[in-house]
Amino acid sequence: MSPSPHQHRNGSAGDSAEGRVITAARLATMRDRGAAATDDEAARLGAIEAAAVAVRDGRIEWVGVADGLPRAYADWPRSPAPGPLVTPALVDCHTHLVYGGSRAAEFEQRLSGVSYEQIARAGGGILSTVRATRAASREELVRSAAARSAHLLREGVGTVEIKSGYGLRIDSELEMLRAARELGELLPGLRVRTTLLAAHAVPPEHRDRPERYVDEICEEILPAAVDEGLADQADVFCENIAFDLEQSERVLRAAADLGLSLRMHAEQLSASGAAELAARLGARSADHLEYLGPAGVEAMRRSGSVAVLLPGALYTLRETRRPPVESLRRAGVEIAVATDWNPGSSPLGSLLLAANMACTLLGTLPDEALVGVTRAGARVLGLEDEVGTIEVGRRAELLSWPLEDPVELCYRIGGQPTPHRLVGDRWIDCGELAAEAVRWS
Ligand code: DI6
Ligand code: FE
Repeated sequence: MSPSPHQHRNGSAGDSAEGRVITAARLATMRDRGAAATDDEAARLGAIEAAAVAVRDGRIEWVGVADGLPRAYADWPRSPAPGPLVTPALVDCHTHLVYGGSRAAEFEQRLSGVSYEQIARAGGGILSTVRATRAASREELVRSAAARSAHLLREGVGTVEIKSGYGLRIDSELEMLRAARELGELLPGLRVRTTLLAAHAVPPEHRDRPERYVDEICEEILPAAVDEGLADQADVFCENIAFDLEQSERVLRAAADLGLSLRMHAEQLSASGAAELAARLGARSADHLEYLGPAGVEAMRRSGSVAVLLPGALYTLRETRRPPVESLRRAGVEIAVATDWNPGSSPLGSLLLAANMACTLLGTLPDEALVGVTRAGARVLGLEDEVGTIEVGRRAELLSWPLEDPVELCYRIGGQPTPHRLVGDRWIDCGELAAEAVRWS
């Protein structure tokens, strides 16, 4: 790949040094939880009508009703939003976007009655992607991930988390994370956060002694990833086809000792107590949660861990158990929604479709789903002071939509209009950011 003519650093595409005032008919600031909290239409999603946002050096300095704009900003040049609705850029807080190969054949197998777990136990599933990922060069990994990123950029995603977990040995795990970091450097407007998920499956080399692989993760892979600055977080697939509670705890404790924040794939295929473990270790999130029970909900309430809902996996696996959304809501556990984009259980290339599925399949309210793909997603990634809401001090990563009502964003089953995104002092069609990603593919 040759150097791009307009290469920018992560997520800071063309920040302009001088101040500007953005005006919009309606902001959905995402500061407030939404419909469950109030019936007041105007207060939903922290809406502000006839609004202005003062922006300098890519940060929000003031936000409110345009009539109340302080004198200090009165002379700043204006950039009216092209559409009536402005939201923060979207955050996809759980993906496996970097991988080699395809699993379309397994889709066919599952349709003829073979289960996901049976395929995994027969050496397919995650391990088939491991073979393809190990065989891929870093450039191939970056190119295919760039092609996938284009779909997310087009619909307004500004931040994406990407996990390793298809290398399952030190060289390939680190190579996946390097590919993810490289992607973030290549693509203007896509902030990439990386998560080491070496504990995704037991690699074939260690099939008879999984403990040895857990040792290797704790003693070699995690420290090497941290040394090279490749990982922001660590994650474990705690499941009967992956790692048990004790092994998961060892990995997560080793990660925490190295200063990483923690995530966990918990209670996806069976009830295991994984969410309670995640909560006990102070994990930022427990993800999936189809089999989460009352004790897990209570533990997450106490720890403040976010519940990440991944409806694409439930849909693909035709899982009939649902995460206990009503209990999570009543307990006040924050809910995030993500694509889980991966080649096996969730080949889902749209975060807004994930938000739609969260509503239709899992029972979140539209406002909860929209907070889930913005503010809550940012919190999962430790970026709550940076992105995910339109507030003073946050980055001015703003989307303008040709829509009046934010519910349109998750009511449609695909087919949302492409937003514009504020880049420096211009509103750029997100299709252009996507086209840049496609050029790298
Ligand atoms: N749970 C999932 O749904 C994905 N990983 C995980 O831990 C599946 C990944 C795959 O099938 O490739
Ligand atoms: Fe996942």
